[in-house]
Amino acid sequence: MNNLFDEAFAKIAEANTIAISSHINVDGDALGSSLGMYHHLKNIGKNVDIFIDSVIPENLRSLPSVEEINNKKFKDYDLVIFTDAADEFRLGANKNLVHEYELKSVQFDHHEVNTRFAKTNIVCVMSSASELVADYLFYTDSAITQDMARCLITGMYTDTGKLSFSSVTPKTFSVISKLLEESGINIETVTYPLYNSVTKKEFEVRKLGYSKIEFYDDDQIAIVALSYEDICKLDIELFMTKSLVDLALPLKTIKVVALMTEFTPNTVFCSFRTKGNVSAKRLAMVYGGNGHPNAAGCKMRRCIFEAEKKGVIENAKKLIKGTL
Ligand SMILES: [Mn+2]
Repeated sequence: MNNLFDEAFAKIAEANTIAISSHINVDGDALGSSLGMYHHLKNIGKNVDIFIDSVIPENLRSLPSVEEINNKKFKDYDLVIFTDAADEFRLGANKNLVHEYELKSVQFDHHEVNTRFAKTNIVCVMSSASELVADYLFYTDSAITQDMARCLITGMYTDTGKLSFSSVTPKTFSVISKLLEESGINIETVTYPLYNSVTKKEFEVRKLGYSKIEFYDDDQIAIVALSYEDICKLDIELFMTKSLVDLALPLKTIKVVALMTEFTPNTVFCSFRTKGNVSAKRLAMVYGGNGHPNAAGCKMRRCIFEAEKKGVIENAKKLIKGTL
C-alpha cells in the first residue's frame, strides 16, 4: 500500500489541475471520500474540480464545499482521481473520464470486487473509501483541516452503519480518533446534520415502506415491494427509498430482507440484506447483480413486477434452506 501511496503522492505533486469523481447515487462515503480529497488538494494549492453524476441526499448537503460539485465546466486535467467506485460503470455519466485519462488516473477504493480501472489503483478492503483517503493523508503527513475531518468521518460513519458493521477494525477507530484530534472538531458536527435532516417527504416514504412490509417463512423473510403506481403517488426520487431495506432488519427472526422498487415501468431495482452467513450476494447473483455478503443488489429489466416478487420470495426461501 505504501508504494501506491508514494506513487499517488508523486502524481499529485506533479499535477496542477485535478478532477475528482465518485459513484452514482451518492452516499456518505462517496461524498466524504471525494470531498475529503478535494479539501486536501485545495489545501496544498491545486486547482480542483469535482464531478459526480447524482442527486445529493438532504442529510449530506451541509458537507463543506458540496456546492462545488458539478459547478465547473470540464477542462483539460493533469490528473483524475476516483473514489469509492468499484468499476467504471459506477461513475455514470463521468465514466468517459476513465478512458480519456487512462494514463493519468488514480483511484482510492475499498471494494473487494474492484476492477482496477485506473492507472494507479489504491484498492484495499476496509470500512470505507474515506478511511483509505485518511490513511493516505496520514502517510503523506498532510495537514488535517476541519473540512477534511468532517467529510472523512461522515464517510466512515455512514458506510459502517454508525460504526456497527463487521468491516470496522481497531484501525477504523484510531483513524477517527486521529482525525478528531488533529482537526479539533467535535463529533456532533458530523453526526447532527447526518441524523437530523430527514425531510417530510422521506418520512412519508418511510411510512409507506412500513405499510408495505410482508413477512414469509415464519418471519424469516421480509419483502418491501413498491410498484410504479406507489412511486408515482408520492412523486419520489430513487435515493429516498434506499433506507427502506433496513426497516425490517431489526426483527429478531429475520434472515433475509428484500426491497423491490419498480422505479420505471417494468424495471425493478432490488436491494437485499441478510444476517449471519446467509448470503445476500448469492441471491443478487441469481439476477445478474452483485455486492457484499450481507448487502447486495440487482436490477431487473423488462419484467413483470408481481411475478418477480414471487420469484424473489421463493429464492429467499431456498437461500435460507441452503438450496439456492
Ligand atoms: Mn464506500
